[in-house]
Amino acid sequence: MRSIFIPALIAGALLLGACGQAGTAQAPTAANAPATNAPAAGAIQISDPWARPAIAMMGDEQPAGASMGEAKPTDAMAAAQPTGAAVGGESAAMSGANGAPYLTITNTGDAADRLIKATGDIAKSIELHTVIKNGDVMEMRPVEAIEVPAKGSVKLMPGSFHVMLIGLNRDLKVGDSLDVTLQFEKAGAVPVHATVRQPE
Ligand SMILES: [Cu+2]
Repeated sequence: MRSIFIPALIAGALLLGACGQAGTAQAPTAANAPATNAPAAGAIQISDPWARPAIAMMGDEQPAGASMGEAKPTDAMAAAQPTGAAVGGESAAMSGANGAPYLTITNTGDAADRLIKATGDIAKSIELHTVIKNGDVMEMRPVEAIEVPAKGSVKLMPGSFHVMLIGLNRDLKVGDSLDVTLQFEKAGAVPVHATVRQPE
């Protein structure tokens, strides 16, 4: 009886010891969150960001450069604002309200990464899209993420992957610029500053 009991006790002590070590090994690493301005993991680089010109749906009575002093929110402005109309259906009639920054994402790291989200105040909604050929028709489809292979790059461009700005909050004229933040699974937040130009 004693000879069975003692090995069991020793095994139990070893198990407890192992758990304890694993616990202390994990604990300290979570404490050091990177500063918000630091370029997250450093493995993601953005090059040649640009966007096409586009007309916001609602900006007519408020041209750029209008005096801010006289401007005040009115019921008319609120009523003129379409509420969530653009989400889901990107019909030809709505095309003027949408835009897209294009850019090349390069991953210099040894591990693949994924663009999982884009945010910004340029549009009411921002989605990740791709373009697929459905018969003779090119259709845009939302995607959950855009893969960026290790030591590789992805070009976001017309007819391919893109960041879709749905319901622009202002016009995008040639020479204007816009800011969005790309959120990568590993590299974290990467800011993008795109200048508006005519497509080549
Ligand atoms: Cu799209």
